[in-house]
Amino acid sequence: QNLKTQESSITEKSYTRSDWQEGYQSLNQEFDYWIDDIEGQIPPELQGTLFRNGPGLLDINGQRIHHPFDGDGMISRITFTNGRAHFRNRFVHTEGYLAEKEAGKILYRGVFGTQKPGGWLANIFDFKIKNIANTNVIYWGGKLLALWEAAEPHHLNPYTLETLGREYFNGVLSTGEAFSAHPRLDPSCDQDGGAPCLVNFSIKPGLSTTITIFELNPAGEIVRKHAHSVPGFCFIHDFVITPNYCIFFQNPVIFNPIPLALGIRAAGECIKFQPNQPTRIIVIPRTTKKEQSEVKILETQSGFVFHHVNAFELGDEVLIDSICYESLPEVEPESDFRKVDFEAQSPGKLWRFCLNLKDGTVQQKLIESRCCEFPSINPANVGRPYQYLYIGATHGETGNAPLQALLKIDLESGERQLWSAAPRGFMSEPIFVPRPGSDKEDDGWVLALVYDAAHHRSDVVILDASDFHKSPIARLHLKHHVPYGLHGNFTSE
Ligand code: 3ON
Ligand code: FE
Repeated sequence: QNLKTQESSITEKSYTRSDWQEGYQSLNQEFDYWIDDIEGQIPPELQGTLFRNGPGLLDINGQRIHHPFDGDGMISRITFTNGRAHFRNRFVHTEGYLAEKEAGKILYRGVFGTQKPGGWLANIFDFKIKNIANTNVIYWGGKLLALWEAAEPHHLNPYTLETLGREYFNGVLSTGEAFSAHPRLDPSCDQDGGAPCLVNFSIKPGLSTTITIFELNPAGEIVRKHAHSVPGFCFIHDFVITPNYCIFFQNPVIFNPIPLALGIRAAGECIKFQPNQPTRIIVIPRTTKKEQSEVKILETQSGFVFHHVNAFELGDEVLIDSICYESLPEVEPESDFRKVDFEAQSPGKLWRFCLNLKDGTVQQKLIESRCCEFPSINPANVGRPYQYLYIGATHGETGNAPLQALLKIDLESGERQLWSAAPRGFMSEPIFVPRPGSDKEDDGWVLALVYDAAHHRSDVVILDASDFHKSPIARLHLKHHVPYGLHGNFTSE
């Protein structure tokens, strides 16, 4: 049986395109209910809330958007309490969401190719940005924040998910100022005497790029903010931290703004990958002390990175684990994302980069060649040496395909464990939740939403993080699907 499944994954697909496409239908309804259709049992020790964000609308009143990354942010909230679970979802009431709902048509251009109907004439010289708040959601400093990397966060009520307004952190952020969707939580910040701290960044693109670092205390106040200018255009989606550094990968891309200005292409379609240019690794010290704050730029071979897993310091070296693509999957104006040829796209693979900060050299080695994306680790190990990671992966060992499985990697022993939802299940970002009171790194649960095409609904799957080969501890069947999402976080508060 096992051999047969392995063989068939090589010769035939583990999914059908039509199954996969169904997970990209808009979810127009907002729900609020106790989940009562459950296989297995929710561990009573699992207490807290999983918040997820992602595009909830793939069309505006029937007018299709061009790419899921342009879809309006919808928050899902799964609260675990005494062995029960409650589901709620709600759209972020951004200015653009409300205006388009009212108008019943597309009013804004999107970064990833959505255009206002009417051709280039309807889009020429329109640089207005729609803050769609769709990429991540985090609870920090008593506030639930919906994040989108090109503008300010939206502040939500963590219980009702009602939108309360845009968040400026007591005026430290200015109108329209970006706050990325990939904050990192330092569990023990040296500069704050060991208190936890949220570190985030923003990118202000141009001929040279301004990277701003923000550090927030547990009360949610920005206690450090410093800006750095680096040469060239940057498309930087994620970063990593260590106790002393923030590290960015400046992917080799160029930006041609002319088709954007002329209304022919969206901003993201004007970015071109440069396969013959190196990737630059930008290392910015977290300290605000002048004499130690020199920015270092190292070079390595070409490639494109959206997401990093983690980083840590070892003497003069910094190790960084990242998901790398051979090139940037370019978005084309005439294409339909539902018809994407998976096999023609380069798969994301996991690499370890070793930076020597003394001599500026970079070594890299492949950790995992199976296509994977959306990593998660134990939050206690952020910025520190670690052993385990959990990541969405393809069912098959080779090639590119939708994520259908979860892979656990033991970085020390090299052991892999795969749990697959194929053929009709499609995976989203896993989130590791530590078991309360345990300090064993993989003692806890991995939570993920799985789209089940057989029932056109999504399941919340709870895996035992210490053993992916066991069948799931519980599978919670929602009453509906949740469109494939982006990122989320768990809070035990
Ligand atoms: O870089 C410049 C500055 C900037 C902030 C120019 C710019 C216009 C490109 C820009 C804006 C960037 C934005 C708005 C990026 C948004 C990204 C987004 C919503 C999602 C990215 C997701 C990445 C991945 C790898 C998703 C993978 C998904 C799967 C494997 C799905 O199933
Ligand atoms: Fe991301």
